[in-house]
Amino acid sequence: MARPYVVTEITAATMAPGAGDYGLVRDAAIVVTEGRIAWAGPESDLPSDYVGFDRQTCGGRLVTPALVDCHTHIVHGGNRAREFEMRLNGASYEEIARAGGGIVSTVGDTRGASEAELLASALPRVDALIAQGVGTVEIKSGYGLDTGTELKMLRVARALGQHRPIQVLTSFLGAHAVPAGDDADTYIDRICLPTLEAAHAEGLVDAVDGFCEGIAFDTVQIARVFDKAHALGLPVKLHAEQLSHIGGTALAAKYGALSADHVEYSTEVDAALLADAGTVAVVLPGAFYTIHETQPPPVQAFRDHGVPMAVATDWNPGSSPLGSILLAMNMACTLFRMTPAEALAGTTRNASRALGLLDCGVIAAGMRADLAIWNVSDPAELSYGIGINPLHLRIFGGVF
Ligand code: DI6
Ligand code: FE
Repeated sequence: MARPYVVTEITAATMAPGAGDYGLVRDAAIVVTEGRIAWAGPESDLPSDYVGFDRQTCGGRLVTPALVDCHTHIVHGGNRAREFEMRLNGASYEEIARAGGGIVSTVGDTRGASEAELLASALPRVDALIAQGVGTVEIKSGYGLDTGTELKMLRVARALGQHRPIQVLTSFLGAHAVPAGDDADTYIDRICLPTLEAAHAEGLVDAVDGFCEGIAFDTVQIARVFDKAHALGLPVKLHAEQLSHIGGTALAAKYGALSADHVEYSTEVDAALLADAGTVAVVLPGAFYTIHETQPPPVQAFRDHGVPMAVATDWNPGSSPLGSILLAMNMACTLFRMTPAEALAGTTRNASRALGLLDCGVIAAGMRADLAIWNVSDPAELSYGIGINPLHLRIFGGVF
């Protein structure tokens, strides 16, 4: 085990709840022992036990918790650049679908890829996130829609956490789309639910997700998936109210979901339900931007009701080919009028909560020593820059 050390000459944005916008501590020190934070606070208060430890000096830089990208689809085959180009050349969605485009094309590419190929294509995506200070990433299945491919995606997601110094949380998203030629109810009964059982039996599932939308599954169908999740002791989350309001947010709240994601079409009433349930609202500005959505999520209602908000990339080949968590933060501010402090809470403390994690996303004693050290002095700079990566150093499990 590495020797314990103290990170010094830093300003710490601890993101501790109730400690003001960023929980800022100037001239701070963070003590790291055995992969955990043993102590954090003003250096002048450093307990004498730690004074003799090795020092990692940071020249006055800002330290935050390592970032958490709590909603991604980074394991998938192929890409949809061709479809993007066709749209910009005037092709309609119908023409693209007839030419084999859309989610169906990603399902085909993902089914056709071996586990090794999926791993090889996902590693650079994980590396891009790590390069921006991400210490924890959530990865969904959902481009298989058959048992073998859904399990393959989840195994690759788990493998990414073995190949790289990053914590991976998996979500089973069998209820993502109805496979061509099937009907939704039959698919849920014959494929989705048995696949969830099989994936859980292999230890591949940390949470269960669904796409509740007119073009995917309705609330009754999602409720069946959630009932199975709860029977297996798994928490749920939901793609809710992305394109229309069909009751997904209320359903997520009813099931005590960890998070309701997208939520552009959620209402004030929905916000109150999320607050009561303790469910995090995850906003995904990359998808909003890519599909030219015009309805922003009800950020003010979330604020008014005290709903914790998280921000994520939704990195996927169709609606959000966004490989930058920092750009997602910038977009949450510019497109959704979130504050930079809300954006940073959204990729640290609240993103951890959206994954059910109690030991990361905040700098405090007992937490994982997952830290990001930045070449900035003001935490607002992290959301302010566009296409700029000011990461100086990332510490993962105490190791840098
Ligand atoms: N919501 C989305 O925006 C993506 N999935 C989902 O549930 C779309 C995924 C894709 O187009 O491949
Ligand atoms: Fe998504």
